[in-house]
Amino acid sequence: MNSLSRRRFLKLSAGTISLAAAGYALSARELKAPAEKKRGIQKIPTYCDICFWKCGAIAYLKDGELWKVEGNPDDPLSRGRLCPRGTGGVGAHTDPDRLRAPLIRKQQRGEEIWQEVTWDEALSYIAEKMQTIKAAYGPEAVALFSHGIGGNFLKHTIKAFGSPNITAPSFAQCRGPRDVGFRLTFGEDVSSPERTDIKNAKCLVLIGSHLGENMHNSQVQEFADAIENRASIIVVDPRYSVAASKAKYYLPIKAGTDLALILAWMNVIVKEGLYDKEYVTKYGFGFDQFASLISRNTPEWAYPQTGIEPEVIRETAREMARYKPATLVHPGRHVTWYGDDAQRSRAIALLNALLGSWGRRGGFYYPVSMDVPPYPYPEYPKPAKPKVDNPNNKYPFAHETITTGIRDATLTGSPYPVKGWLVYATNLLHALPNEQETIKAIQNLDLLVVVDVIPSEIAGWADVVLPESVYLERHDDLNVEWFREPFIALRQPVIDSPHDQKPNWWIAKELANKLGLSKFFPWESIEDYFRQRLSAGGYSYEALKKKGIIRGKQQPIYFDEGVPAEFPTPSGKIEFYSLQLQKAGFDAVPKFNAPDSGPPGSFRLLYGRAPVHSFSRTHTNRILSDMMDENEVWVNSDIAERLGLASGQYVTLRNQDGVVSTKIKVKATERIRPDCVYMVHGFGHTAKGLKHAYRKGASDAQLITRYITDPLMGGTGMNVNFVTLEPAEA
Ligand SMILES: Nc1nc2c(c(=O)[nH]1)N[C@H]1C(S)=C(S)[C@@H](COP(=O)(O)OP(=O)(O)OC[C@H]3O[C@@H](n4cnc5c(=O)[nH]c(N)nc54)[C@H](O)[C@@H]3O)O[C@H]1N2
Ligand SMILES: Nc1nc2c(c(=O)[nH]1)N[C@H]1C(S)=C(S)[C@@H](COP(=O)(O)OP(=O)(O)OC[C@H]3O[C@@H](n4cnc5c(=O)[nH]c(N)nc54)[C@H](O)[C@@H]3O)O[C@H]1N2
Ligand code: SF4
Ligand SMILES: [Mo]
Repeated sequence: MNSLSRRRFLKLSAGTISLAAAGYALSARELKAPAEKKRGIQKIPTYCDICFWKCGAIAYLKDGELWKVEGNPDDPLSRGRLCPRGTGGVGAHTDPDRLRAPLIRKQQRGEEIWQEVTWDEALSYIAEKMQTIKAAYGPEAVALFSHGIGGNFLKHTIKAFGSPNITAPSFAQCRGPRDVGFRLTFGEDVSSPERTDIKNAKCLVLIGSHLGENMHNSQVQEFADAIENRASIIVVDPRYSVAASKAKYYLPIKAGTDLALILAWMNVIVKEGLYDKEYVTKYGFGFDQFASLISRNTPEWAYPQTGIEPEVIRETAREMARYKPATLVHPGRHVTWYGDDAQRSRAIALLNALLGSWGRRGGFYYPVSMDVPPYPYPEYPKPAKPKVDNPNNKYPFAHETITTGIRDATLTGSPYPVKGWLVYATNLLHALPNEQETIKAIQNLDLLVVVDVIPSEIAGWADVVLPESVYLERHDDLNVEWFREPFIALRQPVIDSPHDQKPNWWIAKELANKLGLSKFFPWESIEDYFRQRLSAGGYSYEALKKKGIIRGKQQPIYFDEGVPAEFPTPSGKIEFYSLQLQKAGFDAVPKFNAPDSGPPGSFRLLYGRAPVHSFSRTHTNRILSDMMDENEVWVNSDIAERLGLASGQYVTLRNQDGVVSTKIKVKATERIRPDCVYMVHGFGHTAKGLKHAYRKGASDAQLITRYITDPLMGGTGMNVNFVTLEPAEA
């Protein structure tokens, strides 16, 4: 054994002992014999998976050991630079808290007591349970929750099995309302990566989009470009965010009142005739009705709602108009805030329409992509039942599947029972509001399978846990991205998995075999799959393998470059007045309703991102947790003084329903309004196997017992919880 593999072996053995102590029965069998190491430096291109942005990366091996990960200079998303989380990707591979072998539950659900089994045993068990559910309730009774590109092959297996119930929290807990609001207005989504032309914007308006803490790489790099180009920046946030520190105008709005501000901005722009008249006349539908409906939403009307002075509203409205059409009112991304989010997002779309920014440089471009045909699979069986999440089209504008709709059906058995959940790369206990509802739904299941890389909270409730190889150890589907320029990216393994972990494509294929669905996986190896798809598009797999990226020719992305100004709405125009909304019984032009204020003496709970963490998934990554290993609760300084609390002191948070958090440090600061508190999402882990993160900081998700469902599309507004603070022992 050379000295490097010896060190690695010691590291692995140490991890084994501590994991066993937490109730995991482990054997020596899962410790793989170290393979012969290649000497010197190797560079292997791949793309990152510490979040969903999929930045092109180059992984470096030194003497066969994973050394570092950097941005791939050929990649348009990363432009050669990763965000701090991506740079810490090595820590995902070396994380001692990782899952190591398939596990089957030994005792009650949620007790986290497991038996280690072989892959064959685990997959046979799952397939048998799935067949039993199918025989009793039909294939639709098995649902898949899957977040990120890694789930593509498992989705394929579930479609082949016959279920249409496939969902991700990225719709009803994230960007859904935004895409619905923009679709209702322009006929198209903002999509991901956002089609926002930040780098060419002359005026950039951020309504709660906290770029700089929200580290979506291309957005942050373009934000830096905009700052360097001296774009005028307007930030609206109850908290003085990192983005606010770069702004010309910072508007510390009362949380939940943004729609009032946006209506007042539009009122000024229309009344003062500052909108792009040619654009609105040419492309707009229902402008006169719209103008008349917002005529009462003056800055004076908005002031008592928002706390933003009428003169500031006027001045910022004029500032936006000055730079039109290169004024970008950013649509945000995580916008499931108050339950009226699709209408607020529609108001943002309308403001952009007035400024003429859709389809224009410095506004919203038309994304392009390479043409890589899908794999020619056999046709899927046609499900006998419609999707379960949105019975009778209750949410008429939901164009993706609603996670919480599947959860409701699992709870109630209506419109039909759901008896099996497969969960891939989504920690539902942190991602969905009201964790008790999730736990109750789980109790109604005959099968819960979780595919994860660490023993997360959702894995703790599973019947079967499948340990996946981390992204640096596996292939995933091709990333054929829609972006400002076309490209294809490849994720490929850089290093072996340390234990008995397997890639998702292998899991999906093997499970399909056990289900008698092998005809849906006609390819032998994942590389055959890539070769087939790429050659059908006229591209070389070998070239992609070598560089990690194939770039296409730049194409027109703005109207003035020749993109046709087509709006796939019912009127074929930009809908200032929406007959579809009116017909469905909603406001054709958004109207403001003030949000409820909480119990006296309580503070609205707000949450967001920290630059070095992703959601609830990076807190056992030692490289990233070294930079931040617990969250803090931001409290306005005056309030902290009144409550006798000082920075660094521990408190617990109690919400309106009596739920008490784990302890969390106070950050007393003038950077937040006195009527709210703020914390970074994803901390406060309660799964015992996450030893490095267990009970460090507090979980916003645990305190989000209430949510308001968006009547247009089923999104869950989660900024509607209130807390009080109580001193805790250090
Ligand atoms: N309270 C609250 N709820 C929220 C949010 C919030 O800020 N606060 N944010 C919302 C938003 S914007 C979003 S997009 C969603 C995000 O919701 P999720 O996508 O569920 O995010 P995570 O909590 O990171 O859960 C990801 C899970 O995947 C696992 N994982 C990581 N890498 C891999 C891998 O390579 N393979 C497999 N199989 N598993 C892996 C992680 O260990 C973790 O258990 O949450 C939404 N819900
Ligand atoms: N580092 C890091 N970056 C990430 C992620 C991550 O996990 N880690 N996740 C990515 C994902 S999937 C998403 S969706 C995005 C989410 O990031 P964004 O879409 O940028 O932001 P949100 O999470 O919606 O909102 C958080 C901000 O909104 C403010 N806010 C809260 N309530 C209100 C309000 O009523 N009005 C206004 N104007 N502001 C309010 C908060 O103070 C905070 O600054 O981040 C992405 N980037
Ligand atoms: S934004 Fe950061 S974490 Fe996300 S894919 Fe890019 S480098 Fe990775
Ligand atoms: Mo998100």
